[in-house]
Order: sequence, then structure tokens, then C-alpha cells
Amino acid sequence: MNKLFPTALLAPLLLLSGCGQGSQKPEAKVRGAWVRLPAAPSGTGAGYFEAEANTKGEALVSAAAPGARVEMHESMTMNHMASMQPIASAAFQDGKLKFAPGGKHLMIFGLDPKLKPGATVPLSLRFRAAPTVTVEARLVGAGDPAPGDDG
Ligand SMILES: [Cu+2]
Repeated sequence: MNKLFPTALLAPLLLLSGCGQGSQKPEAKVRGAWVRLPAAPSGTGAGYFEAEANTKGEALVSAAAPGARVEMHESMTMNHMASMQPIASAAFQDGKLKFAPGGKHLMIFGLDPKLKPGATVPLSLRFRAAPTVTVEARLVGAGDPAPGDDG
């Protein structure tokens, strides 16, 4: 094995992996992703997560799940009426972005009705600068408590 990998080849690899300051590639990290399953099979799921990015002006520009249509929404309260509206993008603030109940969320239309709480569904998040991140979002039943902040 070692003979196939001479040290002359290893040196440049080590240089590549040592990410220097100042020449950071845009990157986003996503954690704690979960999806609230709809109460009825034909209903709409809601997705939540926390993200961090290392690039100024970073924003989430779209999201996707297999076989489903995903919109980004923002909830708000006007005249004591809760409502929500689609948003075209979601900007990071100080490198952080949070989708959480009562605020920004993903609306997921057409989720596979066979999906069960406790399983996961892949959520792909597309960013303005950073490469797309795909995370496994934990599925939570319609009436079950939100998962804790356990990453
Ligand atoms: Cu919504």
C-alpha cells in the first residue's frame, strides 16, 4: 500500500487540506434539521434547521426534497392574525440563519405519505455562495413535541 503512495504525492495533498485564512471557500453548515409531518397525508410538512455560513452576504436561495415541492416561508403576526408569506431568499445575519416554528420555515408539499415519524428525509439547501448542503431531516409527527436542540 505505502509503496503506491510515495511521500512526494502526499505533500501537495497536505497543503490542500490545510485551509488557510483569507482564502476561505464559501461554506455553509446545517444542523438540527427536522420536518413536521402533516396531520393528514395530503397535507403540508414544515421544515426547520439552523445554518452557519462563512461568507458575507450569504443567503439560502432554495430548498428541495425528493418528490416534493419546497417553498421558503416566513410567519408573521399582523393585527393578532398569524399569517405567512413565501420568501425568495433568506439572508444570513452575522453568519447565522435559523428556520424555526413561528418564524422562517420550509413548506413541503407532496411529501411521501408513507414517511413515518422517526425516519429522516433528505433536505437539500441551496445557497448564494456556498455549495448546496444536503442534510437528513428527522421526521416528527404532527402532534409530537419539537426535537430538542441536540444538533
Ligand atoms: Cu408556510
